[in-house]
Amino acid sequence: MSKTALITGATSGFGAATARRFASAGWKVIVTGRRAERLQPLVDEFGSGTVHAAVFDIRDSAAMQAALAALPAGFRDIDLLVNNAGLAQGTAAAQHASLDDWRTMIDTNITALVTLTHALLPKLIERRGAIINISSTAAIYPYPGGNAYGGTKAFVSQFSLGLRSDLHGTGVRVTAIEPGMAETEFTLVRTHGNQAASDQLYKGADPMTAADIAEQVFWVATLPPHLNINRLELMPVSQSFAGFQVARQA
Ligand code: NDP
Ligand code: 8X3
Repeated sequence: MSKTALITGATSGFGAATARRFASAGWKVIVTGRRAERLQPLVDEFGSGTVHAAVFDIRDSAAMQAALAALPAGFRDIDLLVNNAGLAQGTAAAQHASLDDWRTMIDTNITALVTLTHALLPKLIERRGAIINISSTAAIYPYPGGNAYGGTKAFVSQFSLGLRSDLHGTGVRVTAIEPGMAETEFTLVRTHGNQAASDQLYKGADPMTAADIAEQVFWVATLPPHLNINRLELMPVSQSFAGFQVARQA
């Protein structure tokens, strides 16, 4: 019997690559996102018995519940939830940042993630399933302009550990994957559509790819059921750490 994964944010980047990775390996995959035209090719590529597209804004909890209620019979036994949908908005220092941007990140990266997780926990417990939450190195390492984004990802990582505690004895596995720089539409979205800024960030950096992350998600999900990866932090070799900054008196 093939297993079923629900992967949020599968219209682009990590989510699209992860959906392809699991569908290629024979899993049934529920893919979500707002851009229906980006999900349909996955259905066309693998067939409607393998990929089911659920189009909704993840911040709309009524739409989320409706999409879950409308899952076709063959897609209801979810074994794996990949909470991937998310975004950064803006790079300004906190004192110059847009409150709307902060709220969008919190609504998407935190509120939607916990809402979907809460809805699927009974099924995941019944199936002795798994939850893989896409966090970020920004959860652990602060940087100028990371403010609310880093805060949302710190929540995702700590929530993952808390879930591990609460799900003790259920057999449900929980992992936070914390990637560093990977080239996707992430920076295009963060800069509100500035392709030049996105190109500049990744130019010559040999960043990770969406396929790199998909491979880690697949590896974590297919480990023997007695093994749990709690946190998985990864970066491109080109990325590392810098020292603390010091503001000096003149
Ligand atoms: P992309 O921008 O390429 O993909 C983001 C995905 O999230 C899209 O499928 C998008 O779908 C979905 N999404 C965003 N907002 C909503 C919404 N309101 N409703 C439904 N879906 C939504 O970025 P990545 O693939 O890079 O990002 C995936 C995850 O990885 C994010 O959580 C991000 O924070 C995290 N991450 C990314 C890193 C990177 O360097 N790229 C590093 C570390 C973590 P749509 O717009 O169609 O709705
Ligand atoms: C994305 C990685 O460093 O741009 O989560 O915040 S970073």
